[in-house]
Formats: sequence, structure tokens, C-alpha cells
Amino acid sequence: MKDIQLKEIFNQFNHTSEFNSYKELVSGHINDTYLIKTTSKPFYVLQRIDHNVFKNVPGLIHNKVNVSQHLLRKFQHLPKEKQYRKVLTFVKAKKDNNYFFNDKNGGFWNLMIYISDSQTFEVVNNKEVAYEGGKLFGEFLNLTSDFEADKLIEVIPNFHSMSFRYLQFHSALQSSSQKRIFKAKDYIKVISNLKEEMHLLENLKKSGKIKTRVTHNDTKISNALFTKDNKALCVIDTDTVMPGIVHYDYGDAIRTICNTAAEDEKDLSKVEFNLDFYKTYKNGFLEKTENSLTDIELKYLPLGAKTMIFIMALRFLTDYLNNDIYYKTNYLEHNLDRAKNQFKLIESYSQKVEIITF
Ligand code: GN1
Ligand code: MG
Repeated sequence: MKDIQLKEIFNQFNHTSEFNSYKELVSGHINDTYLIKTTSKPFYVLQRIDHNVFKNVPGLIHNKVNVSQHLLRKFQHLPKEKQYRKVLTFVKAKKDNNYFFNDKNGGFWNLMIYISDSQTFEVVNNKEVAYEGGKLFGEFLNLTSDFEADKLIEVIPNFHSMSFRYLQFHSALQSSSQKRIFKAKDYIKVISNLKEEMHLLENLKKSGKIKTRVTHNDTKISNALFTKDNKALCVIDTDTVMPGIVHYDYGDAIRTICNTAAEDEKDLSKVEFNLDFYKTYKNGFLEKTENSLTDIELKYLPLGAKTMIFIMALRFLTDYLNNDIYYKTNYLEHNLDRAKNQFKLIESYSQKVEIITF
């Protein structure tokens, strides 16, 4: 049944390929994503955007298509077949000249060309991947630094706003069950103790001391494509490209590259901060961005890492307290386990990395 539906949706887009089969790609926590295998290459990635999370899907599509086109212009010097491996290519729908298709149930779909002979990592076990990941996300920031950030729509307002995430957390505490609050109790104190430090970057952004630019905002390492021999290829999942600060992207990549275990590993003894990968990632990232970063941006990069680990811990815990209404979960305490994992990572990070502040 599902293959018939997916085939129908796939055929609403402007391509000349023939649907053969599909495979669900389950790594993301929000959208539904399918690899569409066709009778001859290329394959495609078909995605239903969760419009409860992304209230303005046309705005999201506008952002990511424009950013892709901007990147493509930067890769004009490369041979054509290389260009299309370094940047996402979106396919238009047949109707209305849009890059999305609206199904009869109100679902929003978009289609991309699948970049073959590539791989992604949920956990990094290899220093080269840390280095290449740093270069890739650094290059993304570098190549979009001349894209006017105010041309992008803020598809999720306050996405990395710490004060907003604290508000959401406190309101979840008000309405949560005693049982869930009890399970979260050890972390409530940590959240309160870190409050001031975790607002530092937001205050620097608000005061204009750190400037806003185009950022990806979801630079977990599984959103980077690599060749089979571990060379960085392409930044994917550009749904959240919005104005932001460099620390978000720097930090979210570290959150995932330097965790010795997966984001939802339950055995916390496996969760450590890998300082070696941190240094390697930083070198790759700075290779691509150092010349364009101000002293104050550079100074606060380490705090960016801690802040991004923390904001994910806070969001996972908030969703647990809210009875799991936001992230996809596979079992009852999945969000709690994700939160515990991220709090453990902050602890390990703090033991290993010196935080530089004023
Ligand atoms: C969500 O859906 P996905 O996996 O790309 C979330 C990110 C989190 C991430 C944690 C729109 O990303 O902010 O960092 O989970 N995206 C949204 O893995 O909330
Ligand atoms: Mg995402």
C-alpha cells in the first residue's frame, strides 16, 4: 500500500524516472524520509515535512532551495558531476512551479536527488571524519557568508534561543506528571545551576557583539555526507537554515562528533567527550573559517559546544516532561535517555575542556 502511495507522490514531481521500490530512512527525529529507488539512476530522497514542527513549509522550501542555488554558483568551477555531489539538488513539482507537493491530507512533500556512493555517521570512530566534518561545516558557513541572512525566513522562531527553551522547560514542569518530574529530578538542579552561563551567547547575540549570519542550525554529524573513503562531500538536511551565530553550527557538530556513543545510548559509561576529535574537528573548521571570524566569535567557540550540548539536553528533557509530543520516540523513555546522555556529555566535556569567557 505504502509503495503505491509513495509512487503516486513521487510522480507528482518533474522527473523522467520510473519508481521501482522504496526504503525508509529512519535517522531523523522529525520528518518522514524515504529513499526512492528507480529503474535507472539517479535515485531520489522523498521527504514529508512535519508541518506541526515547521509551520511555514513554503518558507522552509524557499530557504533551502535558495541556499542550494547559492552554493551551486560557488561550485561552478568544478565538473558538473562533482557539483551535484557537493550540494543538494531539489526537484520541482509538476504543479504550480513549486519545489513542494501538497497531498490531499495536507502533507507537504519535497524531493531531492540522492547522492550515491556516500555514507553518513551516527557515531564517529575515525579522526579523519572529525577533521573532514570540521572542514565541511566550516566551508558551508564560509560559502554562505555572503548570502544575506535577512533574505531567509525564520522557519522555527527562537529555535536556538536559550531563554525560549528555558520557558518551554518551566511550562513543561508545570503541566508534567509527578512520575515524569521524579524521573527528571536530578537534572532540574543542573539546569538551574547552568542558567547564567548558558545565556551568555544569547546575550552577546542580542547586544550585537556577535553578528548574525546564515547558519545551518542542525549540524549533527549525521547531516554530513562522506565518500566511502571518508572524505567530506555534502551538507544535507538544510530544513533549518536560518539566521544564527557561528557557535550554533560549530557546537552542534561537536556535540555529535565528540560523543563516544550515539545520542541515545543508555549505558552512560560509554558516553565520554572525545578531546582528540574535538581538536581535530576544530582544526578542520578553522581552516575554512578562521579568516572570516572576529576575535569575539573565536573566543566563544568553546562555549558554543557546551551551549549546544546543553540546549539539546534541555529540549529532550522538556519533551519527556511533555509526554513526547515533539521528537519521534521508539520507546517510553527514549527522550529521557537522550537527555541523560547529553547531560553526561556536558559533564565529561566540562572535565576536559577549559571554558573561555570574559
Ligand atoms: C532534530 O529531525 P532531525 O533529526 O534532523 C531537531 C534538531 C536536533 C536533532 C537531535 C527541527 O533534527 O534540532 O538537534 O533532532 N530538529 C528540529 O538529533 O527540531
Ligand atoms: Mg534536521
